[in-house]
Amino acid sequence: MIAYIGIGSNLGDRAAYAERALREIATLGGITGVSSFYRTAPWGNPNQPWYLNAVVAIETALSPRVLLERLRAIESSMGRVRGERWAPRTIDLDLLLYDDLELDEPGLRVPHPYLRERAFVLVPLAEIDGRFAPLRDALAESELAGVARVERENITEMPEREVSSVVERIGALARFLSESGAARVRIERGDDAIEVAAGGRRRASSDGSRGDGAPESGSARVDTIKADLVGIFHLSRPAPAEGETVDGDRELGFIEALGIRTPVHSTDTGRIVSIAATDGAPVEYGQALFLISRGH
Ligand code: PH2
Ligand code: MG
Ligand code: MG
Repeated sequence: MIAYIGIGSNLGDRAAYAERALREIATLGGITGVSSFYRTAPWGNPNQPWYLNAVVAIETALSPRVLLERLRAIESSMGRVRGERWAPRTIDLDLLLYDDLELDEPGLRVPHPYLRERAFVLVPLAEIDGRFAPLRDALAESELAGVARVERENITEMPEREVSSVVERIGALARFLSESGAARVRIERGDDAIEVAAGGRRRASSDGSRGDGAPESGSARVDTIKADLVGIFHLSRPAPAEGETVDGDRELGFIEALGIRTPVHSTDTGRIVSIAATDGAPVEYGQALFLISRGH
């Protein structure tokens, strides 16, 4: 019998948990397919960290009930503590499909009840079994945009301690910037540098100059609005469009991280030349989000 199992992790060293889960699943049957790993936007409860997801197929002699028990045992052995529904977890192993079987028993439903709605399941599933491609293709573009394939060796997780210390330091830098009234602050240490710029609300002064080194009025230039934090990027609604002229107050999008939405504003009046990031997809620090043409 062929069973498809979904692997998910959104806490700690996700890649290490997923790799270990794969090794443990291999003890339950012969692996007949493994998808790529995907970095996915959280589904259901959006206020939680991004997930790493994959799907694995095994040829197994275990019954669905026994297989489910074994998957639970693997989760426990890997430190999973069952708490709130859809809460962040180190490892989640879901029985997605078991041959063509349809089961609706307490705690055991196959096919998995949300299978058809979840891009983080259908994208990896269709990758290893083409029969699921039509289901994947029926998903909305915005759902698919939240699922990004990643190279297995490129998945690294900054330890939680370091994340908080980086967040604290960027916060301190931002406070310094706002108190000093400077337009930007740059700190260099050896090969590392971090620059924080005041943004969002400054307007062109009456002579047309921006007072921060922008060329005089009459010339055109393209500004890049970059992500100033790591998170999931979303376009604001109504969504801005390429070619649209926006003023400095317009919220173009927002970045969601650690449960907080940070708005992205157009810094000045200009025309959107390009929307450089994907709605619903993760963005890195410094990644271009919008190209805005200023001037004439
Ligand atoms: N699992 C959930 C809830 N939401 N979102 C993503 N992206 N990936 C998951 O594995 C996942 C989720 C409940 O198990
Ligand atoms: Mg799950
Ligand atoms: Mg589960």
